[in-house]
Amino acid sequence: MLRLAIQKSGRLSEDSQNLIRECGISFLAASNKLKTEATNFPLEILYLRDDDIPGYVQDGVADLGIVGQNVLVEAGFPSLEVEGLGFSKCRLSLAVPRAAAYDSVQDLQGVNIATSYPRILGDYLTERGVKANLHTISGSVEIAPSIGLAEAICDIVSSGSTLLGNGLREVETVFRSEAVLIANQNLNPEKKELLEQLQFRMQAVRRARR
Ligand code: PRT
Ligand code: ZN
Repeated sequence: MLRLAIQKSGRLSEDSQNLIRECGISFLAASNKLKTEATNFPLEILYLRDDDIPGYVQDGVADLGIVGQNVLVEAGFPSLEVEGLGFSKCRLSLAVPRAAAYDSVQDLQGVNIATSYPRILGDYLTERGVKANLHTISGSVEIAPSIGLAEAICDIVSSGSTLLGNGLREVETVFRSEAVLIANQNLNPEKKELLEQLQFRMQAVRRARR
């Protein structure tokens, strides 16, 4: 039996559950239960916070997971990725107050930047020779400049309306993300075979959607 971890509630949960259902797999939705067994495929589904999914799969508590690439890479386990799933597309971007002068990433030298993604942002800045002061906060990153916590931010953007609403201007795309299927790297042969069956079905679903 394969164990798949998906987000309990949030931006990924509905699309994750829909994808599994469209694969012809029947199961109960997340309610107050944190796990459920599919009725017609050897699959157990765990409902978790998205941030916990990469670690659970890395440790083998779950065999598979569905999570945003942003969360996967920030957790430090990019090699768990099996394939992109084409939903929850977004980008991790740097933004500054609308009126602030900005020409290039070099302007961020020595600047305070608020973010929930210190690893991805740190790597991006280091590659470009920029040394900034990263302030890691777990939410409401967009208000950091207006309360004097930072001069710039780095956060997830999709439509851009949250940045606009907070008087911020997007200046660099740091990372592009979508939901990905991830797998533990030491699956036994039976589980590997089940993963292949699942991937085959997921690919068929995606082809049919196009
Ligand atoms: O509770 P749990 O920890 O499981 O969930 P969460 O609150 O950490 O994550 P959730 O559900 O908000 O997002 C899950 C994943 O969806 C993210 O990790 C991304 O991979 C993906 N995703 C896609 C997004 C967005 N789009 C998005 N727009 N995640 C967050 N946002 C936020 C962003 O942080 C910003 O505050 O939406 C706001 C910006 O949206 P726009 O449209 O105004 O630009
Ligand atoms: Zn989260």
